[in-house]
Amino acid sequence: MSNPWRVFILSLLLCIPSAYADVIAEDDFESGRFKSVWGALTSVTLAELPSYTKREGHAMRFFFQGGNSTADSFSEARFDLGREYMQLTIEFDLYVPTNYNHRRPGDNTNNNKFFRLWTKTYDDIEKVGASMLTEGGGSTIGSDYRLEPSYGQSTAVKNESGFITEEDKGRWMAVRIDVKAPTDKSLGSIRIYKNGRLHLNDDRVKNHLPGSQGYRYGYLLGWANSGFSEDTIMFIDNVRFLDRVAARPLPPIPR
Ligand SMILES: [Ca+2]
Repeated sequence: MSNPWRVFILSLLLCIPSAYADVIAEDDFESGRFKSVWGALTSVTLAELPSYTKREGHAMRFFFQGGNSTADSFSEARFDLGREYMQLTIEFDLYVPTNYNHRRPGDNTNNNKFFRLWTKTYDDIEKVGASMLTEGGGSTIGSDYRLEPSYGQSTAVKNESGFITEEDKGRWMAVRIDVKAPTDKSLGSIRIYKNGRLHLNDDRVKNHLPGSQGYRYGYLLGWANSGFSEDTIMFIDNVRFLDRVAARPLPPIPR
């Protein structure tokens, strides 16, 4: 092919809108330090992956301290995306340890945070997220947001079982979170994919504040109301924040 043609075709390719999402930030934790997207970290360290995870390299290590039957536990990684996004995808690999046991504690309160997203402050009434509830030692997953502006945050508004099962313990799980903020014209949505398949789809997230407010701040994992009987260590690796949400959800797993 002659040179002018090559230049012409290359220019054409560059003009085609990319089918891929824009990466806002990503971290595989191999640089030896946390990338700048991360903020406050509670009981989270950058650690070498132990051989029992069957992977090499480095990842975020979330340490949930074990305690008595009513003790809570807390391990959380906050982030700041630098500006608000109306549509956001968060992808990461989650290692669930073999001793993971989402117990029903003495006080019966067992909702554990999975993620949160907000616009400006943690008190934002349009803050969204997901929590896990106990299910026979494993976990369900449910969407979290306010049903009415005057209400508190509801947890597990829509709830799907089988998010963390016996089969998932001692394994890596590919997690993808798609969120779309509500606007004056459309409801928002929270979709959670497990190993490439849609697991939770809540497209009823209400617009409480007039206009469009996106998501800038958030955290992964967080407060575990269930607490854990034993020290429980989860790993998160290969985190990507993307400026896009799938136009249509992928089909769910047939049950
Ligand atoms: Ca890594």
